[in-house]
Amino acid sequence: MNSTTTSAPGVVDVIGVGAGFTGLYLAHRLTTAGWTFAGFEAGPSVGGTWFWNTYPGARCDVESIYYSYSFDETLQQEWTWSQRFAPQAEILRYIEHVADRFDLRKHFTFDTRVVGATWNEADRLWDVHLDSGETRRSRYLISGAGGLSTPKDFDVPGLANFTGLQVSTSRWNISLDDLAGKRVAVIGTGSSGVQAIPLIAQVAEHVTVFQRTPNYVMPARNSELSPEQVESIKVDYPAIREECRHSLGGIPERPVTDKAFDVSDEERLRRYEAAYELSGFNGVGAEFADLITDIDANRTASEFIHDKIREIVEDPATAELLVPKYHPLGAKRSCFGTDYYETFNRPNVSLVSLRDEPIETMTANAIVTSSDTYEVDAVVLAIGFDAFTGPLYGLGLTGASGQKLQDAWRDGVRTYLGMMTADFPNFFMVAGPQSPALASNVVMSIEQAVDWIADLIEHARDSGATLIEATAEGQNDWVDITEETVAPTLYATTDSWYRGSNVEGKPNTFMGYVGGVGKYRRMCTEIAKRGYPGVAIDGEALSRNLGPIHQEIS
Ligand code: NA7
Repeated sequence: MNSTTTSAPGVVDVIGVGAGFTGLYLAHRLTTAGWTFAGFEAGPSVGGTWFWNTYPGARCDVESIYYSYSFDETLQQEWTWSQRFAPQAEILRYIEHVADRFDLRKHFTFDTRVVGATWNEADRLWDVHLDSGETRRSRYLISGAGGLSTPKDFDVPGLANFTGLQVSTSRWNISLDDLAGKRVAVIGTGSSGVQAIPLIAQVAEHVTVFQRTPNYVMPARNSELSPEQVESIKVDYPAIREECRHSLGGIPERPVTDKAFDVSDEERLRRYEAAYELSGFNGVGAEFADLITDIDANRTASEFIHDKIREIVEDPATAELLVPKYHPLGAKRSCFGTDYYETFNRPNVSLVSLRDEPIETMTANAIVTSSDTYEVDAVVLAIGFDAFTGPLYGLGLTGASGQKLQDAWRDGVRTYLGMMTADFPNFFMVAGPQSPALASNVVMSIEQAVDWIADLIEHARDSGATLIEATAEGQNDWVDITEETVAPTLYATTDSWYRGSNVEGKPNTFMGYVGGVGKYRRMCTEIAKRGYPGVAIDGEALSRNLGPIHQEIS
């Protein structure tokens, strides 16, 4: 069926938010299926995360051959990645290529931010308010606003006093040369700081790294991809993608079933050494099946990395500060760096531990901690994001009962499959909280979610329905499932942006589903097959719990 459901003048079937990986695939998938679609993007062009995060060293830490669209075989055959972990500029070129190749830019209005959206129950339409002052109407509203797109507030004491150069990694608007010969402070040592620090150190007169929580930084082992490597992937691409779709994290995994204490100390160490040579998420943290569930098992891997840090960093006091002793390996997002620890051996790099000497204030030209004053010419903020809920709250959604989304989720996020939320009919989230997006190759998760949502709205269209809503029961079931799935893991007890603990006052709920992208996909497919239990379509809902379905699925 190729007709649209929404024929009123000025009303489109679907409004999509964002023109990153999600928005572009949404536009492609839905317009191909005959829906009218209007996308709004706050930035001046396509790219999303990869448009904004242009700081030195920015690159993806999921290998590019996987962190790319799989929906079109010709696309994946014609595009050639130059490196295992492509730099930001290359990923942006890829996204631009996709936009042009499928002629998708015409579906978007750029430089236009969605600032509010109100559900109109009588018309069963969303009134979507734009920062241009205009209001547009749509049957469905789908967020592709991303999970890590709203920078965290700059909550560094006294920052406003500082009159030198100030830049944030997530809105980088200077060139690396602007830091040449300067005394630079970098605040934050998550993935962004870890990628930027070694490159800033190469040009700055001095870099002082202000570290709050040391993280695990494994060697990225990035390299050029040879023509033979590219060829061997392309030959097998469909099979590789299928393997990713049914994996744990959306990338091919090494089959690991044994536990850390199933082997001798010597054997364990030998295996960690071998795993340390591998790059990315298949490294040390994936060597044994129980590393993310058993703290003692985890300690063997954590301590292996601690020792690596002590081997690399020459100054013992600096090494001890860099050792991540406050959380288990992998329980908070690990980082993958190039020469990160080695950078602390440079004479122009020093480390300040904010756990020992917190920042008290800043002056026009210095950072003042409880113990010292550090004069600097520039401050680089790499302090992270208001993950998942930040971008969604930014949409200013008002649901059917007149409640704002942030009020509905005051005590914590509540979703159905991470894609819908009760009381917000016809609203969908792609790569939303409580989906596998948080702990997966997000491009693969995006494609799966877009396809599932597209199938659901097509299912409704086929029966003439115009109202789709998660039921309270369906949502409760999914919240229970996500909590039960994460409870036995070390994610559940570790402070991180995964749980909202990086933002003052944010309720502490885990923001992902960690049962694996494969299991999640099969669960979603099964739900569709069974007529969408947990979803009310034109007010009709199947009364069937999700828990038993989740248990049945391997
Ligand atoms: P992250 O991973 O959230 O890292 C932010 C870093 O900034 C982290 O070390 C924080 O320490 C630190 N931080 C945050 N606020 C402050 C203040 N106020 N003062 C000092 N230090 C602070 O963000 P990234 O951008 O690096 O990476 C985000 C994701 O992008 C990453 O996980 C990948 O998925 C890609 P904390 O650990 O909170 O103590």
